[in-house]
Amino acid sequence: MTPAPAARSFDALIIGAGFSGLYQLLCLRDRLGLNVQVLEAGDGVGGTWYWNRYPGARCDSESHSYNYTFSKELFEEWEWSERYPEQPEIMRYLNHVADRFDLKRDICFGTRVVAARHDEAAGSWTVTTEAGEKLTAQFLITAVGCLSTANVPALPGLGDFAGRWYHTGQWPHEGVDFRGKRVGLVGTGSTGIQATPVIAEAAAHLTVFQRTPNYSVPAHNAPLTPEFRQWVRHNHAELRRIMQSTPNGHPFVIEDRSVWDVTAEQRQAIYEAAWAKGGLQFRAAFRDLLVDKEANDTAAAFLKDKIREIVKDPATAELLADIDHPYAAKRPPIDSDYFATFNRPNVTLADVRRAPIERITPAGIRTAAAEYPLDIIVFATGFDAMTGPLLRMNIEGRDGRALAEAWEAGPRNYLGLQVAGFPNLFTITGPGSPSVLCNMPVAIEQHVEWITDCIARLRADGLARIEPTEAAMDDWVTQVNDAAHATLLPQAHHSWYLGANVPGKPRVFMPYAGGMARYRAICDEVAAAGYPGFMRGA
Ligand code: N01
Repeated sequence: MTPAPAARSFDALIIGAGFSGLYQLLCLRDRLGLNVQVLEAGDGVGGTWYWNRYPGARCDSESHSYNYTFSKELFEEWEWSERYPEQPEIMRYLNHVADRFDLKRDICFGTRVVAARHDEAAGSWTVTTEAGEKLTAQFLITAVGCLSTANVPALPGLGDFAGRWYHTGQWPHEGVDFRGKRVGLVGTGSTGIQATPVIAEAAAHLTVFQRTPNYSVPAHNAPLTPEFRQWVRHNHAELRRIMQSTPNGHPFVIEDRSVWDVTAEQRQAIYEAAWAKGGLQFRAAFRDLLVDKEANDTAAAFLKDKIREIVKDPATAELLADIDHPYAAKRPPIDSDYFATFNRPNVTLADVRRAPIERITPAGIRTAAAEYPLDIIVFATGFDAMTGPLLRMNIEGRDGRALAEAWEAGPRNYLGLQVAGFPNLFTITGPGSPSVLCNMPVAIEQHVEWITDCIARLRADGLARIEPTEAAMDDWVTQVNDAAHATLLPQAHHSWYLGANVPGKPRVFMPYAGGMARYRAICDEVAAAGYPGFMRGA
């Protein structure tokens, strides 16, 4: 019998090679001089952008803010082509970063992590890959993204469907040919709203299955002018300062005025201007849109009127505008001609809130009201967000306690970064941090830099381990809850922020809604004070 090969050993293992894993590798390897390995399930860098190749996939953050800002040179040498970066361009950017900093040599591609176990005596983590390889490290850092576990609804009959079906988050790299096909698209979140107009252009017929109607503001995507690109290149420091000082990490400030400071006519003009400008900035037209329901109602009414103006068939317009939650209480989509797409003769809207999908048949989708013959079904049904990617890795902390057990009633951690009983495990943009409520690169850079400093301080102090106290976690969970309930966000009862899109998932508001700038200040204070709330040891 040949003995099992010894586990390869590192100072740190990072899981995932998207925005966060790449930067974490750079920081730990090149700034701290650690021996680091990244494990990545995909065959290339890119994380969420590696998998989400669906038609119309484009970032909702404006391109000049959807990049790293840690390096002025990197920032200045990269030029985006359009107001919002499309998936292939983001992939080119991330490959450029990986090549520029020579990161790929320390990434194992095609390597999915299936288990991670903490060994108390050795003070290390052992990670097992799908291929059965074992690797050990003192530090384990998850850079697995918040939206990487596809949520395919467990609809009866799916296995018998005679056509092809796809989830947008696991899109085939060779693309899907919709020409001449009858397509059904399930889901009207940011993804479904982006994909609908593009699929409608190509397909013979598209039926959109809508369970929860959604707001959307035009993106007004366009090529960037040479003048704008030059302005961006010359304003690295200022853009970084603004993004780091706003609650959402975007390169614009929230207007310091209340909905009630202006007359109804002025308000209408402000909303019209924000609509004409387009994008996520609509949300920043007034400071009280996310905290005062009546203030929010004014934006909601404006946006519903826009739907009725755009969509010619009154019954379809009513179905689309029958929105039951405050504007931006769910992640607000932005679009390119989403509502106008319903004026096309080859597009139908099916209301599956009133007449739910009953089953998939070999021929298509059967709802409580009708049968829809289809050749292709596209599930734009979202993700088991935030906790899903962490829990599916079977992480076990001290005494073999599973993270799934520790989080049975919902995620609990301190600062969204560490869990008691799981020493030296760091979760980049995990639950309990601003993450998905923030422009992601800003949230990622803050987490990566905090973790890097934390590890550097440990080593400088001759210490080997860090984990939070139960009391600090309890207090943080309260702060996360309080921050959410100070806003209208929990009022969208079907939101994935609450885990409500996945049957059986605990209903807990997962991201920290107190704002990125406030969160950054809290994390910095903790570090400056010598890490109160954490136990650091030899
Ligand atoms: O997923 P979602 P997504 N039967 O969960 C419906 C980011 N993102 O992939 O609300 C019928 O938002 C579900 O209905 P309901 C962004 O953060 C970013 O669109 O549960 N319908 C909903 O309509 C975003 O928020 C970008 O009632 C079912 C839809 O599917 C996040 O990813 C682009 C169903 C899922 O919406 C997730 O967005 C895209 C069922 N059984 C995404 N199950 C950019 O920045 C679910 N639905 C570009």
